[in-house]
Amino acid sequence: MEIVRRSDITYEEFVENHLKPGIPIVFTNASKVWKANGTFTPNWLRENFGERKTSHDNKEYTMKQVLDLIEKSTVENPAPYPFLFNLPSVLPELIEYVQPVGLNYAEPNWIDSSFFKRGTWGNALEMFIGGPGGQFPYVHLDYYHLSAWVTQLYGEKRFTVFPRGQEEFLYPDPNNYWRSQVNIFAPDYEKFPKLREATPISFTVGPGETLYIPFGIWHTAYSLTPTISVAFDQLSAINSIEFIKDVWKLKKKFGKLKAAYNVGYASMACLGCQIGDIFGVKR
Ligand SMILES: O=C(O)CCC(=O)C(=O)O
Ligand SMILES: [Fe+2]
Repeated sequence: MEIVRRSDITYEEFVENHLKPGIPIVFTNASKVWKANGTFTPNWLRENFGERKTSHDNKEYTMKQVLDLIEKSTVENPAPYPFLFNLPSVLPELIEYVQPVGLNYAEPNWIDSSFFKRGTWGNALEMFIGGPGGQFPYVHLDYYHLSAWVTQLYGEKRFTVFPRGQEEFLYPDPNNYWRSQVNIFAPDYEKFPKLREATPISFTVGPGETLYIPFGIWHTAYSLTPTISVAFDQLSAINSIEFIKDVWKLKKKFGKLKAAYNVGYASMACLGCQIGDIFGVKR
């Protein structure tokens, strides 16, 4: 199967052919509405935000150090991946460059509602920086069954996605149900024989292109060049039930009482958003 790439898809077509059935798509020019498109380059970030900080594996780096590392990165000796910068907390000046955040397709997004802006429900808006050879550490499902939107703003990344329903071929870790135990970059078919039955779809996403990864789609990524992308998550009526189930699964390690409270809160917030959708509330 091949990834669908479209430049001219209407919102209604997107809903019917991708949102409802959960089929990924690459929008080839949806990000033209973002000022970030063409602006976000390593040099621009270095000159304007070189001292901003992030951490990776408990080690702190400045933006400048990150950019130096990814520019030196090679397949044989890759820089750590991914380096993440949370836009609202670390680079708030960049938020105006990614408007409208939803690119006129990721609507409605309940994550933008005041009910969920509390920082505990997955990552709202993040910049990913990587270099050649940098691979996302595992095939995974996104936390809370959120759907992901990844816009490539500089360089090229190779993504691999699996059609829905291939869990049994991917051996989810029993302790981390959202994380696969297989390494698709070096598959061990002796240990994971059913992996042969999986049908990965791999494709490259280039500058200006946006990948929509529906909830429940196992995926991973590999940086082919120095790369800068911006990703955000989407919650709406379509993934709200799975979202609430994940709230239980992810919070129960803090105790059943706390988990029950979180499930109650998430359910009421989803109901509030659902009612908001009916009345056309703008978020
Ligand atoms: O762009 C990437 O490296 C993939 C990111 C991803 O899958 C995630 O953050 O959940
Ligand atoms: Fe992901």
